[in-house]
Amino acid sequence: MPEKKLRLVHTSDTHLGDPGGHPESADALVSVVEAVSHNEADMLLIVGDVFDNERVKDDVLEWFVKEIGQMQAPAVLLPGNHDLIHETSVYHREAFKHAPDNLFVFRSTEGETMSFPGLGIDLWGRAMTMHTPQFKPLEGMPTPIENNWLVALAHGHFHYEDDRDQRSSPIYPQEIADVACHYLALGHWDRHVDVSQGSTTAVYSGCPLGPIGNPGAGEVTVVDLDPQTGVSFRQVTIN
Ligand SMILES: [Mn+2]
Repeated sequence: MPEKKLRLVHTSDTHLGDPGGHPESADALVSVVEAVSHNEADMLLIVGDVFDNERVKDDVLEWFVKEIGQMQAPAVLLPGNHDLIHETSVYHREAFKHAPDNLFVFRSTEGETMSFPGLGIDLWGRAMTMHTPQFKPLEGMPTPIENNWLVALAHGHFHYEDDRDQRSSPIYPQEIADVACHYLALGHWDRHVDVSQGSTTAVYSGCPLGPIGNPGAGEVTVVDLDPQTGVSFRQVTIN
């Protein structure tokens, strides 16, 4: 069993640099960063589509890394389909070459584990180069290391049992039930949805700007990892 009590703030789909959403998306990111200290969280997870597209200006990237650098807690970021990790990725630009020490970006397309020994947590994520039906966001997830929490990040589309469409970056119910992480932090949907299966807690945090068409209802997901009581989460209003 994991030994440490931890709190995470989980968000996704901030779409920074969106010509239609800026500066609202920037305001939302500021609120997310504030939510980390307000809720006394140990870590921030941003699960993909952090940036709206690859043409975002350098000053958007510089501003983002500066905001993250002002946080005390580590920020862990998984690229999504709007901010892919391929050759022309925003994550290869200058801003990320001198990123602050507390910013961690998943870059491996095979999946990689980031360990935070002082916190007793390991994070796993698989960065995508192409948003296709062949890309499986959960493929290759390891099992937890003894006494550590394992939290996985995945950016993709959850398929309900009766869903016959073939979408890109699919995540199936049985896959969620079969993985061994303690919490699966999902991104790609703009609304908060609990898609937990079996003993796996799996949650879309929703966009911090609120769902499209319902602006101002911004939220993040606050996740508590407790060795005594297990995993719980709740939506917390921001801005
Ligand atoms: Mn997406």
